[in-house]
Amino acid sequence: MRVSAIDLFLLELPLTEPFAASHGQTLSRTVTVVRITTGSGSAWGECSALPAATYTSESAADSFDALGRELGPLLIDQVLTAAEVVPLLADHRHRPMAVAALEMAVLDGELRSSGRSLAGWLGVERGTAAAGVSLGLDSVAATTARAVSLAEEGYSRVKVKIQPGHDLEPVTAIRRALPSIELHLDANGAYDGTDIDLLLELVGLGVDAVEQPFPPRQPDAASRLIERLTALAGDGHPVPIVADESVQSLADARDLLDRKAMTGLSIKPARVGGILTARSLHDLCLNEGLAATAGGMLETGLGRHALAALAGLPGFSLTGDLSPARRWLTVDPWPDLEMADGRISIPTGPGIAPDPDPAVLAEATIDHIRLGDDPET
Ligand code: OSB
Ligand code: MG
Repeated sequence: MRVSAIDLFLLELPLTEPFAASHGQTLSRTVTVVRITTGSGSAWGECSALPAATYTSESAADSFDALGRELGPLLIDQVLTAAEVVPLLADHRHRPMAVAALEMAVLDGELRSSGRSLAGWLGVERGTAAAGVSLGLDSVAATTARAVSLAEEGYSRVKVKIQPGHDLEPVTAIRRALPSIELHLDANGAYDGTDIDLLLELVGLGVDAVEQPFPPRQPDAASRLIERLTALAGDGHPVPIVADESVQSLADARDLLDRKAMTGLSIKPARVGGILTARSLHDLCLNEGLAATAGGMLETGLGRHALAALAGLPGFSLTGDLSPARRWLTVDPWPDLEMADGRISIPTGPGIAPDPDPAVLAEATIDHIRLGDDPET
């Protein structure tokens, strides 16, 4: 496939509610999306970097600039396949989310031109996946009430953000209100090695997974927590300690496995540099007996379509951040995922997602860069 032009759009999309985590608050979703023009039409990719570089070092606007100045030009007039994008952009490994956007666009182009869906290409056999939802930091009363109403909407998993001083109380209250829901905690690295007893106490409240309790550079704390959980579980399965921020590549995952510093992995195509690496990480989890969960990034319907297809793979033993985009976004140029009876339909149309609504896209665009000189669009 020859890439003759690339359009970058920096979008500003209002959120339904602020999204607060231990790393900071997101009030409105600035996000970069990419359209490539090829001989057979156009195709789309999303760079899911958050508005500010709080979660990892990438941000939406910085990615927009880097894609326009450095990464995008490398693809113009190249004939390439999706599998060639990551190797071509090897010097930009420190920008996995920007790389992932271009890989997604090229993959979308390939799938569209052969009339295949992403799920079909991945070999997904099921038609739906359980819906899961994430909850930002808020007061105990507000978080509990929100968890209950989301459970009533059909979600079978809630992932609650925690941080020191905001943990035992909300987790106790949510577990009491929802005795059988799949309950994940996500600390975004807010604890350290001195908090292991506290984390064990939290797990003892009836928690099904703990995501990124420690900062990425503290694998020793994670392996000590895992050792304690393993001893407590005896012959049973210890509650998974799920890596999120600490895995930005296949090499990171292998390193944490060697150190016995993760027993689960949140697989986010953006964070790991694309859907192809996400699939490899899924296979690694399946082969190594690690728990896996499909991780969200407050994506538009485009990114959510990709996530839903991925979540259909058999290694995802934990429910993912698999809610429609409208859980977070009040305006979205893309068609959304369908949810019924607590399950998300895995998209089956050609490519990754249908086209965005051009009027909504134009309305949400706060900056635009065009690379290449295709005269058509
Ligand atoms: O830590 O998992 C996280 C969203 C953006 C950045 C980081 C995280 C999240 C989520 C997923 O918690 C929320 C969602 O997309 O539904
Ligand atoms: Mg997380």
